Amino acid sequence: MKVIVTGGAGFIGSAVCRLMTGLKGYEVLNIDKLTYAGDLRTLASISARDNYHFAHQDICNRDAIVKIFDDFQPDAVMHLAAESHVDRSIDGPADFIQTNVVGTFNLLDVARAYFDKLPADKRSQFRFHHISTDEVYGSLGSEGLFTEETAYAPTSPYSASKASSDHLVQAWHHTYGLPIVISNCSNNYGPYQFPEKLIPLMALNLLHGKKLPVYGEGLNTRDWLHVEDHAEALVKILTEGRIGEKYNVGGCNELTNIDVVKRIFDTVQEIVPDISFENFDEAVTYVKDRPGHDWRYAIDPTKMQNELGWKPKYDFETGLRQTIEWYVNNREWWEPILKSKYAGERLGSAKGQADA
Ligand code: NAD
Ligand code: TDX
Repeated sequence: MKVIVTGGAGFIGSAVCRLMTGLKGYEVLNIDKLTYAGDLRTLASISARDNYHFAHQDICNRDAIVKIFDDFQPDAVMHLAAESHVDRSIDGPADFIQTNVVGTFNLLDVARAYFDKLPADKRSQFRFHHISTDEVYGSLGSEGLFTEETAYAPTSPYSASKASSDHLVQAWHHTYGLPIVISNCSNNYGPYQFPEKLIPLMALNLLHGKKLPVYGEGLNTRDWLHVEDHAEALVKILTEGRIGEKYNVGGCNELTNIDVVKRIFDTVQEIVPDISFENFDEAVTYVKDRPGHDWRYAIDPTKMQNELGWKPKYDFETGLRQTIEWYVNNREWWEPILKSKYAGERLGSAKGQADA
């Protein structure tokens, strides 16, 4: 199966490329613009494989994307390219609209023209898999879970842009018959995550003797999914999911942020005993909340389990330890990022209002 993966140099896309190029019968073409979040070093272990190819390209560049489809002749597209960080969407939403909305439209339009010209046997195999987020459903209160039937109610510029892209993908299915499938997943964690996100930011702050900036009171809740479990779920959805359907992917690891940060502290302290802080309370600093901060996300993964027989393999404790050990042992990956791209400063505080 020849698969175009967009955003394959990012955190989740690179896990998908590493997994798929190791499976029999797959050939992968990664299309990535290499924004601040894209990093080809995440693909060093597979870059020499015969079944892996890379195109340095922006999904918004229609002519270039048409040529890539014509040359590669894909059987499927897995669309992960996006601006992905909520805090950055608060500071600068324009890039999110451009890539997540306009870029998805562009890819759909090219895929549709390509699909329409395919011979019948290839048309029946073709899939456009759009990778989205549980944030499209908005925020839960203290009860309940997101199911595939939950109404969309996005709240941040990021989640609104992802919800828009989901709607475009559904429209291309209903109007033009493009064979699509959509998956919406919860917060991912694991190796190679850009250090703007909660788990790597906190781990690297501890390794540098810097305090841990927890937004608000730290009681917002997220449902954590290991990136390798997510990559396996995505391959299953692509190959076994039903056309036109949505699948929610969650890790069944619902935790408050303060609980996650405490577990990061304990794990780092175990692995690197000489960190600068005597105890957790000394390490934490409660900072001004994220504007519009969603209270709680949690996924009901029943459909994935019953229909596709998928379950996450990692429990949070094992996954977090593996992740923190990876950051401790792979300084050469993140040190250049901290030097040249992002040094751990507060993002998304609606300028000038941060107290950290
Ligand atoms: P990421 O920010 O780590 O990577 C995004 C990748 O897309 C980067 O390699 C970047 O260079 C590339 N990219 C950005 N704009 C592009 C463009 N215009 N053209 C081509 N490439 C472009 O993101 P991630 O965390 O790996 O997320 C991947 C996908 O999964 C996104 O669609 C995101 O919305 C979704 N998602 C992420 C999470 C999570 O917890 N990280 C959870 C749910 C859904
Ligand atoms: O310094 C911080 N302090 C803090 O308290 C940071 C960076 C985050 N937080 C909180 C905000 C959130 O409640 O931690 C939680 C997780 O924050 P992020 O890592 O920024 O993730 P989130 O906003 O939940 O979004 C993530 O999951 C869904 C991904 O970035 C999205 O791409 C995905 O769609």
